[in-house]
Amino acid sequence: MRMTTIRQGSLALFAALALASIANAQTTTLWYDKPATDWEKEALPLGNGRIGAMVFGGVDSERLQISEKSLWTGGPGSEGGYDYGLAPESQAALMKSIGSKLLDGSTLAPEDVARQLGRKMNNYGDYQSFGDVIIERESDGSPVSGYRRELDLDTATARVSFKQGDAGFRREYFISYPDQVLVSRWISTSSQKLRVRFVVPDNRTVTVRAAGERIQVFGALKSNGLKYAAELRVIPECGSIKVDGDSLLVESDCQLLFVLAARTNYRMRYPDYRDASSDPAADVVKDTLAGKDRYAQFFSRHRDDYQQLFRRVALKLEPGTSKLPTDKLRAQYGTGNASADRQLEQLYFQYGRYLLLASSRQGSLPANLQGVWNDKATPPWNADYHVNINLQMNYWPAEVANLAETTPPLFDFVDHLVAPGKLAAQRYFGANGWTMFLNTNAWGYVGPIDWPTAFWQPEASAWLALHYYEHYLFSEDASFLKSRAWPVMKGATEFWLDALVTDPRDGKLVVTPSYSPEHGPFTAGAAMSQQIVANLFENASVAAKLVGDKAFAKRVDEALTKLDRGLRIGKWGQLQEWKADLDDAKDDHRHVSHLFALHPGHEIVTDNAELAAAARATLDARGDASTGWSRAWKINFWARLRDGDRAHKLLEGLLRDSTLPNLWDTHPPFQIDGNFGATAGIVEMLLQSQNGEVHILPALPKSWSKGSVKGIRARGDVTVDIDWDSCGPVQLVLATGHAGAVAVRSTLFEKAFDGDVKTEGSGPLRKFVAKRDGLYTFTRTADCEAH
Ligand code: FUC
Repeated sequence: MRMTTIRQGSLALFAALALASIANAQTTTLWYDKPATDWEKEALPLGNGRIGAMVFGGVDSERLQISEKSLWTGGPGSEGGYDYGLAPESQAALMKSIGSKLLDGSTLAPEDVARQLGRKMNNYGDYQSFGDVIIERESDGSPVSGYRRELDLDTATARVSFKQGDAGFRREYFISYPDQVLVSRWISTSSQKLRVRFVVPDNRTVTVRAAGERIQVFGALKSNGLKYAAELRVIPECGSIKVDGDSLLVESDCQLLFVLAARTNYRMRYPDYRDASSDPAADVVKDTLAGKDRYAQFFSRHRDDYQQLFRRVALKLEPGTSKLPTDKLRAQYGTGNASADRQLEQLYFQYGRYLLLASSRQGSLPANLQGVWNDKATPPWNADYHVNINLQMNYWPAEVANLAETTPPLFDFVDHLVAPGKLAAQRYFGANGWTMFLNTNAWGYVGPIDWPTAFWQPEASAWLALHYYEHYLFSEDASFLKSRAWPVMKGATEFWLDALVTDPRDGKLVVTPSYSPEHGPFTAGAAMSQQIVANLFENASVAAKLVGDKAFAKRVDEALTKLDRGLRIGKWGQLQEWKADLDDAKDDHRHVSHLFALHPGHEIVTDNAELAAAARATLDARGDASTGWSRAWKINFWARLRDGDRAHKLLEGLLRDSTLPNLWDTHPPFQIDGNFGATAGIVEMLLQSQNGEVHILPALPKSWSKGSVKGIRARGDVTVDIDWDSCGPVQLVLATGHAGAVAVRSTLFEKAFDGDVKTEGSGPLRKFVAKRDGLYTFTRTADCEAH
């Protein structure tokens, strides 16, 4: 038992905090007037990339559902063995014979191919819930008033406050990246009696020990022996703590601090994926070290770390100041209150940036299908990493929305897929380089699964390599290109140099067997396969020259001359999904993979009227309604087609039909990719740079008639601020991180403007030579007439 006699002015502190909270509000706060009961739809997510928590905010019983990114069943150590998804024998001859059958234009049913090349997943595993912290409060049962539960995106803090009778209660929660712990502070104006316990699912061995002011939890997953541990420290400024079995009983009328750490002995390293030297039970003690017990210090380290990333970007869309709780704001979205709609869009955009920071920071696995949040033992799709769109989409906002610091988990993860991916290339194709298929887990899974309509996607490694190259284009970091990007890009390129086959019909190099993700029959040379390989080769050609790998550049350039680019216009004016014109104009399938070359690729240039019209025809036929991530992708497509109103229509549909009350994207079920895809899409509407120029407001919708954005990023290491009104840009500020030529396309240049640099060119495109760390401002001087 611990007794202290320090008593502080909780009342005064409580009053001061309540005022601060009201001042914050509106466009960076999600808030609700009742506790959450539904994990997926209502609880509010916190995260530091590695640890996630869902805050329910119950009045009498608080639930914090905890996740730790590496707590996965399956993989090495599982009973029955684990083979990374790879068949023991070479499948190359079988794969080649299937591939060659398609070269006369034949098709094969996915079931046929899956029966031959598919494999049942063995000990693939699932991402796990870590457990729940439950804090029950003894209540006098009197009525509760003034309830508020909120997530403040500006400080990455959740808060809960209410009154019961005359007493006020307030709780705050955040997960610190610098300190690697969840911290919570509870304040009340009258004494609180609490029972604190930690509950873990039963698929693991567990020891729970409550002692002194701590609850320790440790054990191992039954599935694979992965060790895990958590430690919860309760630090009251006054009052008492008693141990009662597995629980702590706390009585206090001052400030209470909770500090929670959670770890496993996972290590992202093929083949064993274990850190032999780590002892999670000892590591969590270090995380919650005594001495680290001042809320203010925890909070200021957390806030400083978070805000230097989050606050780089500001978006203003002339929002209203609706006082509606966020669930009601969303429910009334699109019903005629334009300023409330702008408020929600602005909030949703910053929420996407928040979620990426919360689910992807250096030192852990990348954001999975659910970011870092999961409450189940068998979550949808194992809460894994699907690589035929989903993992890639998670990282679309990273560069454009100025959060490049969220990319290290992706690159660390993919780097470690290269070793098993080389085995996949050999075993399935007899090829050099590396590849993988539809999906992967925490354990380097690189083989094909047995789900006929999705399993075959050997272009995944090429698509992931694009992220490395994009990171280079945005940062111009030559050492990243050489040491990190190039090995991964080269390996993916080597694979396709070996795996492509000459199509006897036209002498072009094609992928065979090829499968347009989750759609259609197997053919040779589906558009997406060809477009991804073309994109990889184009990038590899430039990169090889930059890193001085001339011989390799020559090989790539030769292959490029023979490569089928997968860009054909079909009989109803559509961009063909397959080499033969098989497209059905009535098909509304959610995947629109054959527009890869429009986004995230850049080979369908909107200035090419024919290709742009074909992409439009395809999108019109597929329709706007779809699942969450599909709608999000379509925002990006329409933005690239420079149709701001249509892009906005897709955003409207996403917010109206595919967004839960806690603003999570729903496929359904909850899948975080749609949040990230839409966040990236909003930037694409305001700024693009994929074709060698910084294009200002390429797809501004009419409904965003006035606004500003600050801190978004263009390729070439350029950071852009734009103010606009209904006549277009009013002012642009470009901050250049590197010296060199910059081409800027803006309607501003068609009007009179003042610029602090000499530009070349006329019309909307101007060029100038920028300095390293230069700042260039262009301001409209003509009056705005059109409204
Ligand atoms: C892809 C999609 C599915 C789902 C899954 C996780 O396979 O086609 O719709 O999003 O990923």
